[in-house]
Amino acid sequence: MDSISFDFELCFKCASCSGVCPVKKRMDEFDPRKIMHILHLNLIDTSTKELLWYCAQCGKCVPVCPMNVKPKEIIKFLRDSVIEEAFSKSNLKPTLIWLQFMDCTGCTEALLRNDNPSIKKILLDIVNLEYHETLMAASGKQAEEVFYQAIEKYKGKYICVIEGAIPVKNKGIYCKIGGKPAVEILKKVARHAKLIIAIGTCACFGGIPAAVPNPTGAVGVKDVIGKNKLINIPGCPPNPYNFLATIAYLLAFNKFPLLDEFKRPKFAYGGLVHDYCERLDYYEEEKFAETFGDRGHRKGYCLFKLGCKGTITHANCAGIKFCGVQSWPVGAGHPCIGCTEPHFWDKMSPFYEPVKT
Ligand code: FSX
Ligand code: F3S
Repeated sequence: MDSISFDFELCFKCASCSGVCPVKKRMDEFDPRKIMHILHLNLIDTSTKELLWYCAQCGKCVPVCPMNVKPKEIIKFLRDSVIEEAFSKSNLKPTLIWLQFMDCTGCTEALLRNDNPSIKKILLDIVNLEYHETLMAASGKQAEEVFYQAIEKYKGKYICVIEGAIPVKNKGIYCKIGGKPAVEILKKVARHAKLIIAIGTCACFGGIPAAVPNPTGAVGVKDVIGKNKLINIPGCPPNPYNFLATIAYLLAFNKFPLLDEFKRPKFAYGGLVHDYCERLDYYEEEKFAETFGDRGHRKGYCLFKLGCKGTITHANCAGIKFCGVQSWPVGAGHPCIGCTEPHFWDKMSPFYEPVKT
């Protein structure tokens, strides 16, 4: 940790950061002050490294620090170092077989726009992507052959990534690839996978294809193959950071991250959007935008009355933002639509009506 150029040594452990940290409020083990202390003593061990994943990067610790230490930046630096180390172990390069069913390709598009690491680095240095219909050059029969060869060659070792929902009504005829229903392909590829990552709300919970009246009987991966070996990374689209941070966690610690009851990593989905939101002070002061474009909206007031679902949605977008642009829907003036939760879209619509309390 010698290369840190931050002034963490100025920290005198006053715990101002811990006092405002929304992550600490729900899990006592995560304590920015303690992390600064451990860093000071140069005693960073594996369990401290695991805790670094939980920082949502909301930055509430920065303005309260009397010494301008910026715990958020220090934790990010430490976490990036652990991730860099995990990714640099090339013998651990995980093999991915990525399948797309009933989707809009937004999950893949989001990954293509990730900035750190870039898609170029991800594909060339971090993962061994054996099959991905959107990204591979092959198509048709050639592509099919690659798929079956990859399953054979990497049996029991590959990570199967599923994007999109799976229609199960009428024997799954509403989504076929190479003449085979998605539901059958999923069962086959899941059987020999080391683990399965459902990426995007469609793959996790059915998402938009499963919205009422769900004419195709669309479901999420869990409803086809069960919860075993499964990690859900929801969002419509999901934040690619959470997908990559999960892969990095698996590589760095050789185990699953802690998951919630919906199989979502707690480091990313353990807290509410609302807890990290930059408009939270306005919510507490009851300063709300009443209509789009009114004075309150222009001043950045809370979007609750415009239908914001941040109070009932578990995700870290408010902190980590999206794809390096340092923005996110609420930051750009649009209410959160609750896309990381089960039963999105039905449960979260109408989008522009306030959550009933
Ligand atoms: Fe679903 Fe992926 Fe929503 Fe789209 O492809 S999670 S519709 S933005 O992105 O599957
Ligand atoms: Fe909560 Fe208002 Fe933000 S409802 S998520 S503080 S816009």
